Amino acid sequence: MSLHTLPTVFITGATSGFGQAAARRFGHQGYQLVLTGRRLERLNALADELTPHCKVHVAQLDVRDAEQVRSVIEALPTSYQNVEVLINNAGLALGASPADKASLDDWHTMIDTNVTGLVNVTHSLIPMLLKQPKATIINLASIASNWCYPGAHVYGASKAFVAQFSRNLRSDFAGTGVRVTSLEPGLSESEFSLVRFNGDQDKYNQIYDGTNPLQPEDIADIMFWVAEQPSHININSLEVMPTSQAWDNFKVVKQQ
Ligand code: NDP
Ligand code: 8X3
Repeated sequence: MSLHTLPTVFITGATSGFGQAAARRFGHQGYQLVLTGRRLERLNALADELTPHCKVHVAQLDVRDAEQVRSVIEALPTSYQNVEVLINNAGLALGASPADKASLDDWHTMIDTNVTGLVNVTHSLIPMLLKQPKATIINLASIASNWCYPGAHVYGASKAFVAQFSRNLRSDFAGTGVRVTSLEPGLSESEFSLVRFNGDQDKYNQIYDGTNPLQPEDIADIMFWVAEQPSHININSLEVMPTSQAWDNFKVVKQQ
């Protein structure tokens, strides 16, 4: 069977959560996929699952490594060089204890992944995206880009970078076909909270228990909607929470 092939969607962090759901959402519509992440066996399993629907190229990639990012992108087969959608999704939070109890290594890992990694991939793909008449960069920011909460310190700050970087890219790309969206989800059920709490399943259960959180498929539907907008529309930022989540009062504490 010959596949009706749409342009290429390049996804970072396609081994889990939002990235995996995005691969399914775009792949089922016939978009070509470049699936990247560190866990190669998961990428291969996803590629096997999706190849009846679309063409898939898999590349093991740690976004923190600028040289690896460059060589993966340079080595893309010619037929995958028409990248029209970049989903900068790879990211993580580590810990949620107060700043004075946090690990410096964890802080570095979040900055290296969420900030440096996203910048590495974006920089390497810009020339390809600019060649397209219409292209979309979807950057995974967070409600933590916009709002503070205790224990968010470096995670929230790294996501604030993503939101502001997205707006600045828009300024530079005005007049080209490249659109940029900062996608800012709230509480969503994925491996995110297992990673954040070092595999602690009890903490994971407590976070989501009774909350009806967003699901990766919800976020993938939003990504698809953003990318499929007509070329004259740019969704600048899109903040989304589950209905069960909202803001709380400012904290006022007794002076010590
Ligand atoms: P998951 O933990 O389920 O998925 C994270 C993905 O990022 C995995 O595929 C992982 O792949 C990849 N990743 C992590 N580090 C690296 C790295 N160094 N190089 C390449 N890939 C990496 O979490 P989500 O799907 O929930 O999160 C996706 C994005 O959405 C993140 O940026 C997160 O901050 C953001 N987000 C999540 C929210 C949530 O509540 N879940 C809400 C708002 C934003 P692998 O380990 O195989 O490399
Ligand atoms: C993840 C959402 O609220 O845990 O970006 O920071 S939150």
